[in-house]
Amino acid sequence: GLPVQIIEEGVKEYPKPENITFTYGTAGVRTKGAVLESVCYRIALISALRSKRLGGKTVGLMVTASHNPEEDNGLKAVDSRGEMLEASWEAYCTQAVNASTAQELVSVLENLISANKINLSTPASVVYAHDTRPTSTMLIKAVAAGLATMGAHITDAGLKTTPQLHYLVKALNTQGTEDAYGEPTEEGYYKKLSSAYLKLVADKTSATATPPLIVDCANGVGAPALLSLLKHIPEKHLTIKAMRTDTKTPGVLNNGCGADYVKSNQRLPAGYEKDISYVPGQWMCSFDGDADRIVYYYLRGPPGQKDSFRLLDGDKIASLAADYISELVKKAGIELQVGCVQTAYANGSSTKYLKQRVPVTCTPTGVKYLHHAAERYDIGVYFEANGHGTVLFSTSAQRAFKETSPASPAAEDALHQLTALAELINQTVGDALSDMLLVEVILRARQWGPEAWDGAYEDLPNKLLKVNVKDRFIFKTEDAERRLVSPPGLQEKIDEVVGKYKDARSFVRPSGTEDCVRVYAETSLAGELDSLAKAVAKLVQ
Ligand code: 16G
Ligand code: ZN
Repeated sequence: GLPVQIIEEGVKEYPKPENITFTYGTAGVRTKGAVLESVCYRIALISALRSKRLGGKTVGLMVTASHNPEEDNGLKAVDSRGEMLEASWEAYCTQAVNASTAQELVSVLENLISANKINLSTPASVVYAHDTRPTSTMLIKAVAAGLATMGAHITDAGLKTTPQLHYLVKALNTQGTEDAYGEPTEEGYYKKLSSAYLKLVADKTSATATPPLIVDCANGVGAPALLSLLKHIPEKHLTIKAMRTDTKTPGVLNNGCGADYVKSNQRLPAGYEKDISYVPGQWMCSFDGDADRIVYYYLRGPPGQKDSFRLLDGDKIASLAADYISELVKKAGIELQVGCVQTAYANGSSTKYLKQRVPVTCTPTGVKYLHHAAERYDIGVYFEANGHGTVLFSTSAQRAFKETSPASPAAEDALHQLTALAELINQTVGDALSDMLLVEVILRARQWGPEAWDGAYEDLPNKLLKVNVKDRFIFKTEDAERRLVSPPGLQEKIDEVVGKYKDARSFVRPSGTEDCVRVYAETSLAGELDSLAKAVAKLVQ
């Protein structure tokens, strides 16, 4: 049976704060770091059970709150193939973290055990990591205590990016098999990415020096990870100037910088001009706080000039990747379906551009939905507009790259490139470092500068508003969050407002990570955007 007495002690040591109801949602549990110890202890218990359920395979736990403010923190569980925790377990996590007594917690765990026919004598193995937040140290202790309670075998991976932790989980579980994903160490991760990158760019680096890529690391864990990666890549193949790399000064994480700041405000990191002297055509990109998102941007005119800032977001990366990869598949002469997965936030222009090239599906927000939809294609590209995304290559696709006999030298080259791309791309989850290398590979292959990539399509003017409401849980959606089914009658009112604008689109959904409702608006005429967004927001309030 369960070690009830030790659990009782653990619950005493890490008491659940009263008056807080936690939710295990799209991003695991996320809130102020100071109140999360009890959550960490309890989710650790569940992770150990998850590992037992999977026959002792290693599962993961990541302590991070991504792009959220520094005082926030969170905990997210990773399944044995490196993907998000199986959705049916999320409800048990929510119940466990809200149980008010040890007894109640034990009964949640007992239900979980019997519903999933878990054999408690199966060993458990859990690897965990954390980002740079000040509350991480304290939370990691609670995670370790929960795992010790269950007698799980533990691997403390220390400071890692979220995608590195996903990589480690997959690498640990495939070690020594035919499908070995890579050496299960941080070094192994850098080696895998850099050697694939070097294969892809080896003879493509032009003699003329390109200006360095400026990388805004959000003052987060992406900074040390980027510096470690660069040790494996000679400068002539990738010149980078890293900024916002301060992981020590309190309060700077994600503050006025990072992918979410740049994407939401559609502007450069605050105070950038003090750190970089701008060169025309200068490339820039931003990671988020745990380095699982990336957006690119550049200035089309002189800095400071209105409309000079040009954002190349997740949609632009998806378009770049889907276009390039589908072309390679054609060149290789193999019959594989390349598809793209987006959410309702994808800019309408990107969807139009993509649909001319590949099949496109729309899913609700959240990596778990996109990831699973992408698995249905032989090669599935998925990206959220916010810059989180990756490319999944099915086993049969990867086999085809290796086993097809090429009909021409061009086909052979395409097959080699596809093989290397499958190595370069972190297929477990969106990964800023890996996605950055992917973009660099494609731009070099195409010999494209910022404007050429940007020229693929013109984003429709768009706006995202946050609306505070009394109860966000009354907002329920259908059709991949594009329509509301509750509160009754509201969708009809939204339709009526949207109908007054030219080629416009707007939708409303409850946030999965914050206590608010989000309103998205998109219009073909820039001058109409504010008015539409405000009108819909007013209906919601
Ligand atoms: C989480 C999701 C991200 C999504 C965001 C939406 C994962 C790993 N992350 O950060 O994909 O875009 O939530 O937040 O699934 P929202 O529900 O508050 O709009
Ligand atoms: Zn993130």
